[in-house]
Amino acid sequence: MFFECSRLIDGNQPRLSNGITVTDVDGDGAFELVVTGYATNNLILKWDGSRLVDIAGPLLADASGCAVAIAAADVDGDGREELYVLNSDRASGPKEMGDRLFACFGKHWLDLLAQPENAGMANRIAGRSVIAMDRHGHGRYGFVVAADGGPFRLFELSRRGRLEDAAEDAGIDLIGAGRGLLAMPFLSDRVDLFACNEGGPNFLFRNLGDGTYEEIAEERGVADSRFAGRAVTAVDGPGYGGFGLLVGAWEGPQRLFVQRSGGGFVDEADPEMSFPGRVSSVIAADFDNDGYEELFFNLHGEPNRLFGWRDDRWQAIDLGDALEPKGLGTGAAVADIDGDGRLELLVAHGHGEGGGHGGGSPQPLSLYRTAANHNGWLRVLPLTHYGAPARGAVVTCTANGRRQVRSVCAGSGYLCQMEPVAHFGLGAARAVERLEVRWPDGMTAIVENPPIGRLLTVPYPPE
Ligand SMILES: [Ca+2]
Ligand SMILES: [Ca+2]
Ligand SMILES: [Ca+2]
Ligand SMILES: [Ca+2]
Repeated sequence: MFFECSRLIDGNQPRLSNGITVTDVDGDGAFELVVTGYATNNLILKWDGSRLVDIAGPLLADASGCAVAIAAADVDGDGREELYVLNSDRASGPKEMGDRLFACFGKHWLDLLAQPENAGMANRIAGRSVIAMDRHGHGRYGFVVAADGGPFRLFELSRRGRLEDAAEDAGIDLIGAGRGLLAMPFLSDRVDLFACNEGGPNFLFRNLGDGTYEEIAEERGVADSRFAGRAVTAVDGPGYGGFGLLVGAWEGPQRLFVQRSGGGFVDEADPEMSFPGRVSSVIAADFDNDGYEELFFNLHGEPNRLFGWRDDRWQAIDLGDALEPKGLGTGAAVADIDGDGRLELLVAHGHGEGGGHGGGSPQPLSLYRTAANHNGWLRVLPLTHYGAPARGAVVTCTANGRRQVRSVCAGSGYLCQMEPVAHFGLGAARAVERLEVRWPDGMTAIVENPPIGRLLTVPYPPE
């Protein structure tokens, strides 16, 4: 499936890389790939038309940081995405180094967590993942931090412009060994939250409709208490009634939880897919634009795995160059960085198990492309009413009478966030009958017969 093109990354040296996000850092309307560094600089990789070039200044590069995870979202409603960088100078429990919350004012970035009015909000518990969550659906996001050895945190900006921790108010302040997170409407019609835990049951938080949550992992069949859940993403499988959840485990069985009528989940991973391994991240994306998502497992020190929907079932398929048998995978993200309608895959490497402490082996980043083909495609970028990417919105695409559904990524896999675009491969279809966008507040917009072969921006509907 994949061809390596890492030579397109300027100055791609061995390093300890972890989480990746895709966001417009410099405000020019195009997305950059932001890669965290552990005891090394964060990278902001910008496509200059032929190469990916690092444009990070000293503040965002933060070379003294121990960055593990990263997420972007518009916290203050100015239409620009802020960047939350989770630093963990140890694996669990109390830590020394604070996190960063970078916000841009004009052309000037500053760290909101370093401002005196937010001094009480410093996160002093080691953690792994951070993702964006718009729990009320009003277009102002919070950041959920999965702590290890302390309660989950939810950082939101108050009306007075101060950061506050809303985790208790939302009912998600449980204590776990938090790993991968996923925030999107997969149970209710508002933004729900799934959290993998290593060494304990996973958490499944259903949004009660008012931005508060109930935890129902056990009753819905996804607690999986005996195994170490690490990474999670949503899957649009053929015939699924709603989103499925692909959960990658660290040295345990992989799960493909499919929703049944009634709301319970059943694991449909066959023995080949569920085979144990050191999974560090998972991605569901249509890499070849045939209209069906592939499932990519990024492993640590073992060959990666890829499954495609072929002959009405999930089958292991050839990764090509992305097999990486000796890759120490930590995180991975997708984006169509060169604008040709096919997704690129960026894989970060470096850390040893533990994620929050040093000792890993530095490795360069890997960038992969797929071969050109004649399959159609359509990419959809919904915006909040402030004009920022509407992470957590759900887009349904109907072509040739078949429906596909995607959620705009607010955080998934492990430590990472994908591009905030609903990417649809169309196979042989040459037209789309209908697109439906549903924002996190339930607002919907319908686009009949949208043009294909382009990135379609869908603004929040006017009042
Ligand atoms: Ca940009
Ligand atoms: Ca903002
Ligand atoms: Ca495909
Ligand atoms: Ca591309």
